[in-house]
Amino acid sequence: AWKRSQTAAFKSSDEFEKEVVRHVETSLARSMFNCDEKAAYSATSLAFRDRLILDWNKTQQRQTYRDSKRVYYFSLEFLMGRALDNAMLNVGMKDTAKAGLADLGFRIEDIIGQEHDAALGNGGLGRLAACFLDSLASLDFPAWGYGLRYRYGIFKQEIIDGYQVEVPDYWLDFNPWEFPRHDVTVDVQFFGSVKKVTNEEGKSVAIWEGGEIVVAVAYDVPIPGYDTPTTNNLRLWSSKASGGEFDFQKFNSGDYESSVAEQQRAETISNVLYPNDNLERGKELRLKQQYFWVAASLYDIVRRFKKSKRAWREFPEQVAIQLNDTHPTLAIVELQRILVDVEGLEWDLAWEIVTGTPQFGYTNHTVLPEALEKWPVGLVQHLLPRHLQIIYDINLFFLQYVEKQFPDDRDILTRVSIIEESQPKMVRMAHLAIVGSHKVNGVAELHSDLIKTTIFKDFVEIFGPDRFTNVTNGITPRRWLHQANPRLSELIASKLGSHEFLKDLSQLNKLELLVQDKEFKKEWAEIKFANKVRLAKYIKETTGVNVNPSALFDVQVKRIHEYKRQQLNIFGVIHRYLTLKAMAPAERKKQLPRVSIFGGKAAPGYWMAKQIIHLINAVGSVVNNDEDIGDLLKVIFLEDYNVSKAEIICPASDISEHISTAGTEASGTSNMKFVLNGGLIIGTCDGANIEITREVGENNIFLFGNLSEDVEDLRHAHTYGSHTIDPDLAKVFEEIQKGTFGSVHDFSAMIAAVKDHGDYYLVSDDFHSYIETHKLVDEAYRNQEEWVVKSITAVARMGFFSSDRCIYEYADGIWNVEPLPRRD
Ligand code: 26Y
Repeated sequence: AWKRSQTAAFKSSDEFEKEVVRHVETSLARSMFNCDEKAAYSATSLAFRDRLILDWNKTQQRQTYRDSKRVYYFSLEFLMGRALDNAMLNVGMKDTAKAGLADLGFRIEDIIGQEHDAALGNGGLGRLAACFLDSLASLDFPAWGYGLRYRYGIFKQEIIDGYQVEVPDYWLDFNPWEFPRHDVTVDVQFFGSVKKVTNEEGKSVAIWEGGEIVVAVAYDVPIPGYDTPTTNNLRLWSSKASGGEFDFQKFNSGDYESSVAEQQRAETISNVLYPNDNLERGKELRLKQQYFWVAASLYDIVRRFKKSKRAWREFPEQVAIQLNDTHPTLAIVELQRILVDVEGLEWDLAWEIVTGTPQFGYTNHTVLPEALEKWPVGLVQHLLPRHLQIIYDINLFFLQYVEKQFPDDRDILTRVSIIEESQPKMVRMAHLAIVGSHKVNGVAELHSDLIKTTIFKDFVEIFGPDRFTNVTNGITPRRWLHQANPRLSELIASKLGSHEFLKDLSQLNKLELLVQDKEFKKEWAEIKFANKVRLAKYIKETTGVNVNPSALFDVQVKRIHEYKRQQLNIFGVIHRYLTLKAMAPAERKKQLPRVSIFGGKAAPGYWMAKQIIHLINAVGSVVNNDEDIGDLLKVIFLEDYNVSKAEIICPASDISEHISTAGTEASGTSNMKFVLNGGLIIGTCDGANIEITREVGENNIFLFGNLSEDVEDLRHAHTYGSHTIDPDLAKVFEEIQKGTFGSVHDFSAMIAAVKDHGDYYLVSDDFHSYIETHKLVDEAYRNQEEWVVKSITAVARMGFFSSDRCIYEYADGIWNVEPLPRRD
């Protein structure tokens, strides 16, 4: 194995300490006498950063020298979380740092806890991008991420009187992990108009002129691989006004205010992450963000390619671009524009390059109609007049191609057209992405099948089934096991004889030989308990509620959305509460204590999701203070769920809930995080739950509810037949309407959605099965021996869900790239 020699390593904790002291005294200009935890965090980060830079430079030099093909992962979201802990572990120096910090009088956990999460994402899609970066670096792939450097990440959530309140997340005060590259800038054009002129060769060319220029400035973030010197780059663009700090003309003519205003308008572009997850709102600024980021990134890639002096035909062999959802789809149009308008290539040749293999790959993350991006033609025309022309041309050639294949089918043209002939007309980004990509993938088997048979069915006919494929999501075991659950990771390492499983997760299967080892099972259970104690302490500190760590911890943490059905969960909790209340005290005493833990943010404009949060908190305040109930049931809502909180929560669950209406959750990835940490799951037959079941076995998961193929009929029946509500659920509704949890009026819409508005998410249809399955969970948990066996067996069979496996699949089937290990 490779040994980390002079570069990223500290030779001793002494050497590390000296570096920390040096940074406190020089970089931070403070003395060790008033070095608080924040300063110690900053200095520790700078000390590690210094070492990473060396590896980072070497990695980049080698990739350039070898002129290797690179993968570019385009994502509007990178939900990175904290960097320091990850850097220490990936470099293999956490123990050294721990000793050094202890010597300076600090506990390493406190220092790690000072870091602000890098929260440049909403949820699953953004966290997936972060896991992929970790795997790409750990597996030595030459790869860059490209994104936006938002000044404000996802908002901070406060719960006030049971309601969500959003607070801006300003995170850039001091960020030691980013390197501003004031010399790496790109001018990005907006608005203006297009002129067609005939050039000297008699060719008609388009000239896009006028409008305004906004400058993109690069900020680079090093991405260290685990147990390898490979350190990749995440490049985030920040916007600033062109023409220096101010428009001097205006400034000198005394119009100070408007010159500042212009500067601010430019900076607005990278100001804030849109907080919607799976809901498209069609805001002009969002489209500006998309083009700004895509144009800067492509310019950067083309600039790099041109240095190699290769022919344009080789571009697809040197560059693979993965589009994380349709958000970067304009890259397809922008590349065509660069090739035709700037480089002077013929349209057909340019389009061959743009659609070459393996140029663009498109990953779809949703089938929900409200999440599919569409932009009004008028808006695109106004903001990007030349791009609209190119989109129309792409569409024209595409429709001609379709017409040849299906000469008698008018309808198919309407259905697949990139332009939706609605009022107003819309550009369908997913259609554009499919037409311009050589591969389209879904993120779990069921989801990939669904896109082929529903929303993209026509495209399978047109381009053939080979354009469509599946890459089931995964998670990085470095952060989600080794970092989040160090004791479990060490126990596993001690049994398997090394830490190799962290880079080859299938090795976990050897744990199955130990399921009857008494001592091992005891340690396993102890670790889970210790993690629950830690979470209980956190719950006490943040909510004031005492929870019993011996109770069954039942967790649902994810964005709040009707399709994810937190309402089903809380209705189930109310049902449990009513059942307990109805029992005689003697019987009640025999029940299994349970803690229901929720967490997650609602999009600020998503009213129903906010009501769900309110109901959870309202139920909590009643149940948690009911003396009949005591420890038998506690309901907790954890404020401001984010990556660093997930690292505490995932290792501490006994059971977690992944209960979306079948067919709606593309994959889910927290399901994988929980099982990898020895928690079992209760879930619907949806997304990756299905493949988790295949891997861990039906005995080690709790599945319930209707199947995806039955959803359509059930919905139809609700609307056109008679719709009766499950009787137990009806009792829950009565109780809410009695005012037991206050705010009758607030909660009436949630009830009406089920009772009066067609129960689109099938809450009533699945309620009985949900309650019965929770009874099975309780029963199974009573047998702790058996439960631990299930837990170990499930972990042993989770190897498939490493994001390393995903990256190998993308590398092989979509990007055609090879790793480039460093051997110095
Ligand atoms: C168009 C815009 C408003 C938009 C913004 C964010 C649309 C969608 C999103 C985010 C989607 C998302 O996070 N999807 C999730 O992706 C995960 C990774 O593939 C999946 O595991 C998860 O099922 C899916 O909901």
